[in-house]
Amino acid sequence: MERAGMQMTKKGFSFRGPDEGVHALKTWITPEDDLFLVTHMGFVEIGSEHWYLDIDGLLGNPMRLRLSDLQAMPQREYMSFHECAGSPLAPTVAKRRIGNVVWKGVPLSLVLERAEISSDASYIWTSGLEWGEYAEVQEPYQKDLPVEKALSQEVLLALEINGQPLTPERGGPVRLVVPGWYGTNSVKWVGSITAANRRASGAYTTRFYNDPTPSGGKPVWTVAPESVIVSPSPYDPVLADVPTRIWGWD
Ligand SMILES: Nc1nc2c(c(=O)[nH]1)N[C@H]1C(S)=C(S)[C@@H](COP(=O)(O)O)O[C@H]1N2
Ligand SMILES: [Mo]
Repeated sequence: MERAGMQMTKKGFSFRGPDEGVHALKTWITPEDDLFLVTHMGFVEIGSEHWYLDIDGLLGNPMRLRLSDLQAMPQREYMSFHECAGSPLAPTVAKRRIGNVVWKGVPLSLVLERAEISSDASYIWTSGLEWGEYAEVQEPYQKDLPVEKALSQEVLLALEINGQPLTPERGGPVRLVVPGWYGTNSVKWVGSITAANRRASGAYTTRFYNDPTPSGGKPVWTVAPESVIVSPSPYDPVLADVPTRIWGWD
């Protein structure tokens, strides 16, 4: 989905995060510099004046929203953990990429109401603007949400993280944020939204991001309760006969 005024940097998969992993999570709110970054196909840079969002599919009022349109709508703020499910090529390997941040943006539900979403719509598809290759697949980064989740108040078209506008690497100027669900669902550089009556059929919803279970693949959606030990880290000396405080988050 190439667009005017858009370019891609660092093409290909990349991950960045603190060297200490979860042991860097010393504060309740994670400073953005300590929050991991993931992209499958590379980072998008697009000027604010070039960005727009197309909304189509099973709805009465298809529309194109520019950044200024979105900025004029009511915004809400939510604090939420942000967690990567790990590599879809190795779904059983724990990666422990997590942080806790404050997102601000326009509830997706307000945009869907304005677009007059049809009662026939059961899934909301969202696509990122980037293009490229991941695991020999060349497809847009497209994800889907059941309409009930898409309409819940905490799901945002986010413009800010921790009080700052989203940087290009963070998915700016606008990304989807799906609190409570794994990061893979929070589509960065969102460029289009489609209301549909079935799941999206692309690789990122079918081949990737389905956890193996005895009854088949289960979409990587809600995060189960988890906790992390921040301190001590595996590299901290722990002295015999001296009490050591063990702490973390849950
Ligand atoms: N457009 C787009 N959105 C994306 C991705 C991507 O590759 N492209 N990666 C997803 C994954 S797997 C995660 S964990 C989060 C990472 O968000 P972050 O880089 O802000 O931490 O973005 C998700 N959204
Ligand atoms: Mo991820």
